[in-house]
Amino acid sequence: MTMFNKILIANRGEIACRIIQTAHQMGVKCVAVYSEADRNARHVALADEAVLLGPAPSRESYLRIDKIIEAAKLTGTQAVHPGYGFLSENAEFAQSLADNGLVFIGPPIGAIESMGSKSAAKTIMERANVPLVPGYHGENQDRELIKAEAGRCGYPVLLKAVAGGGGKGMRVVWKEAEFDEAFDAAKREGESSFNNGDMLVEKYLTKPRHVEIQVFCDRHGNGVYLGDRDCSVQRRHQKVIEEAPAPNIPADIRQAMGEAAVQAAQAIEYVGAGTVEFLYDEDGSFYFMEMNTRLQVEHPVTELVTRQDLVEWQLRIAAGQQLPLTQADVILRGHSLEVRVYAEDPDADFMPATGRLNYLRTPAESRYVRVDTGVIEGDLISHFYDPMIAKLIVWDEDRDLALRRMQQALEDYRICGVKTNLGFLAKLAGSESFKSFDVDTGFIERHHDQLFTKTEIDENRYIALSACYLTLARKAQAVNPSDPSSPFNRLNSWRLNHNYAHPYALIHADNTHKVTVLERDSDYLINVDGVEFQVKGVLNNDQLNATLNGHQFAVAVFQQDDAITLFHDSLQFECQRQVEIHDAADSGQQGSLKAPMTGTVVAILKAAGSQVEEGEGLIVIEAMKMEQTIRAPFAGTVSEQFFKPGDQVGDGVELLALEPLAEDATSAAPEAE
Ligand code: MV4
Repeated sequence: MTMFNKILIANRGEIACRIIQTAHQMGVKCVAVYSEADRNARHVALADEAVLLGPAPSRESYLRIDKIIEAAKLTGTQAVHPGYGFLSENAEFAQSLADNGLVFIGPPIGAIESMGSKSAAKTIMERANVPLVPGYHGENQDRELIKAEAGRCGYPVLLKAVAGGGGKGMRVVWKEAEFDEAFDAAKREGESSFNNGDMLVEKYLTKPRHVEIQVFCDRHGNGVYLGDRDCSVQRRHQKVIEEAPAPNIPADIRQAMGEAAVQAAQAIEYVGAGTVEFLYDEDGSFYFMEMNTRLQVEHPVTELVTRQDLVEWQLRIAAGQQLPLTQADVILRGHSLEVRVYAEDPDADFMPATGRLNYLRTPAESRYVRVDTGVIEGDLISHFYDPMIAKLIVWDEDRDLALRRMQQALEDYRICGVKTNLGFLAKLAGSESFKSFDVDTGFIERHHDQLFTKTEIDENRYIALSACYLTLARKAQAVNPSDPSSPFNRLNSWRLNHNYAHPYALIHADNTHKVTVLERDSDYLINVDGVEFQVKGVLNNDQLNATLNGHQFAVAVFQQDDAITLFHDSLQFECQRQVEIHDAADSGQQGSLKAPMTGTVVAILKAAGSQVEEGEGLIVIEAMKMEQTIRAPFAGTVSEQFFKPGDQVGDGVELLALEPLAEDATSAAPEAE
């Protein structure tokens, strides 16, 4: 078969969307599967058809092999793409698919199994002459034997649970005296975490880099590598930023790693996309670490420097086609970086965060910027799944240019409603040490202080900008569209011939700032806790261009109710407008259309001629930081509004005329003058 007609994607989020996009470009129909929590998810919307698997928890949905196979049969699917995570390296799943006549878009089952065990993988790599870290990974688990092997390596050594992975079940032993205790503890942990206490021991490399090779093999014995990636910048074994090519590696070593990786893959008759991970030491030596038998999260950086679509390669190879390129055809150009945008709280040790994406603006995509995401504005980031919001990938001719692209793209990535790691990523991408590639697996730890200290900000400045925004937003709302230049549109009460400094109370990080805004002929005088700013500002939708005491700011703003968020450079400043809103009802003014107190008209909610229901807001008066909404005491028609926004009104002054609806003539008419 040259190509499938229909595939099922047994995954969700960005990778499911990404696979669907390529499949559609190839004219392949897509079936999505989803949980109850993902009914409205982007991957369901993008697919041609979708099948509900079950409740939100993965074990009841995305990990339900039986349900996925049922969905495949129901929809006449020919092949299943597992994405990454979930069932992507589950041999039982691959076997069940085969048993049901479905093609698994991935490696042979044997490859999944042999790479699943660290010691089995090492034995295979050893036979394929792939360099291993000096150490012992044999069957004999006698502690004294392993201890003797450790002594042969020379301390420090690393004890690793054979069934471990991703950093779990590892223990560094700095000197022989500590060996016994460490061995016993690591064994216990292996037994409890992986139901397998078998250990291997290796020479511990103190400043390694994580360099990996993308390999592809087809069913016709062809194998190529598509360059390398550096994924050393990790936090608790979670990759944070990945790049291709891996910087500062001599060409001969790069080639040797690539060829060793292909050799290893062909040693196990690999088919499909695979990644061979190496530890790259400071002296230029490299050692096999692990092999991943799936498409990696970070595959886009390889796509951008090779200009190849790796999902297309996967589909072609699974359908029996030959590799699209020979090794000689693989040309690498430029440099690519990827960051993973996560819903997590940097102030809470990067705990996963949940929340709704109330405001979501992504950088403009181009040949330099790519956003792989599974969410849209308004989506909920739940606790059920990995809290990845998106992958942000950039490319340019060299690393410095690509890094600048990344910094700008991070600034243009704006999210409100859920905490994210965007600020941390911006710090990382902007750090001198990352720019100069002083990178190894200990990077984040080594630069912890620089990466995690909050940048000092001039709070008053951002409070002033927030007040400027609120003022301009209110003006925009209050302006009488039929006569925008009318003096009534000024916020201050020009009628009484004195200027009125509009009061705000803005709260940031538990500090309440007293602010006044005084509109003058050509600017605003904004006073923040006694500090004065001369401010000019123009507001276009969510873009505020303001000059504070001659200093120009281009700021993006998002307001949700009384929460205002400013985005400036890679900073996100949030403040809360303190408004005690009391309806007329709260102050015993029920049913009155009179001003409940001396104050300023801040908004006309229903213009003359509007039909209103009982209880609808008609006009808002503000004084002493309190807003009061005057509501219709009965259904009727607003026959006249006596005032405009910005006017001063005295206590008890009649604010508007409201005519009851004809049939309501009998109901209580407003109080007589
Ligand atoms: C190592 C090592 C140093 N020396 N092996 C971490 C998880 C798994 N990928 C293997 N890991 C390591 N193995 C020896 N002999 C350091 C690590 C390591 C690491 C490796 C790659 C990327 C990030 C890492 C973070 C901590 C430790």
